[in-house]
Amino acid sequence: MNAPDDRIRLSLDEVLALCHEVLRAAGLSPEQTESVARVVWAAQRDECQSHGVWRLLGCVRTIRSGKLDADARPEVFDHSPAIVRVDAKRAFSNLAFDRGLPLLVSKARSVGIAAMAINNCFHFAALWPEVEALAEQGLAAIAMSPSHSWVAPAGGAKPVFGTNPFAFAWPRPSGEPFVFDFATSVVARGEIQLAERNGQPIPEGWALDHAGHPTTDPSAALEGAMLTFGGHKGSALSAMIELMAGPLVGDLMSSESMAFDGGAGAAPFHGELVVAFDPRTFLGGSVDDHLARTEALFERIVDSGARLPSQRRFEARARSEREGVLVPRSLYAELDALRAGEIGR
Ligand code: NDP
Ligand code: PYC
Repeated sequence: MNAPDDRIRLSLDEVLALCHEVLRAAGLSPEQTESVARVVWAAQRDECQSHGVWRLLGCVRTIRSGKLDADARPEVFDHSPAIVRVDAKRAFSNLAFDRGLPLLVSKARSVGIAAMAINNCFHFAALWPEVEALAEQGLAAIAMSPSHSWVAPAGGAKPVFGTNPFAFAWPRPSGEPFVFDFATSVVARGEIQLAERNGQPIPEGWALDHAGHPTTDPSAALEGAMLTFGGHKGSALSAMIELMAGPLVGDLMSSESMAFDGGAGAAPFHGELVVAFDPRTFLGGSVDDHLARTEALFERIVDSGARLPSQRRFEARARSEREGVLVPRSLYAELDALRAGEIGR
């Protein structure tokens, strides 16, 4: 476990530079680096450790796996009045999302609802930056993707599903949007990997070992099966994400992504589905009245003593903007060596 003094403080500019330099040193094109670095940086800024700079290690492993095209340029297709398709061409999902976003927004505005199917992408990132980007443009949004088959269906003991995240965002007339983003497993796999790295046990209820017994040992959990959140409810949601962000968009499910990986240890390779809704097109002239009503819901949630999802993240963002971020010194040393091109070549 990292004691506070085992961590190094970096400014947000230093974090962004670190992300850029590690990815460029691994051979990723400047265009792809820009998009990937931005989401890793944002996760570190918002203290989402499981998808912050630690993920650069996995990005580099993916680039070096020989499976990813480090120079690929995504291609955007105007598929139908309400559907954008983006072929990521065997690169990370992030540049594909950035390239497809303007057409998705314009279709959502004209039709009221539009979807973007991203195909052939390596996916390692948190989804909230994507739905937040849509909410910033006044749209409600949902994003989802499969991953690798690491998660047992409720009642089962063998991995079938991915950690299959889904994220929602709702635009608010002022201030931060309402956003939540979670794995359909009890936690993201990244949390278990970080626990293993830090030599910490995991809570009961997160995973089963290889023999199907509950475990608090992160290594045994990573070799066994993770569990879904909310029992059969998370399990059914996870299955639906396999279907809607898999075969519906003509792409791989988590078990197929795992087979494609063939033990290389690269990021999952599959598709993603993003859906955007324009309240203005749904509601016309009454949109402002209805959006004002939604504020009452958020007030009631907070008045009840609960917090809004993403509140922790937005508070972390403000703190990081003032004070920079803390990164474990051992991780920083690994990333520093990667940026200097010193290891694994
Ligand atoms: P968490 O369980 O940490 O958080 C899930 C969501 O719940 C967040 O929006 C969080 O907001 C909110 N939340 C947490 N606690 C509370 C609370 N007490 N009251 C209200 N809201 C709360 O996330 P996961 O571990 O499930 O997932 C982490 C990340 O991993 C996600 O960003 C996800 O996209 C990513 N992921 C990516 C995958 C991929 O294949 N690309 C696969 C799986 C996960 P807050 O942040 O403010 O705490
Ligand atoms: O943390 O489960 C996870 C994950 C899988 C792919 C990217 N993140």
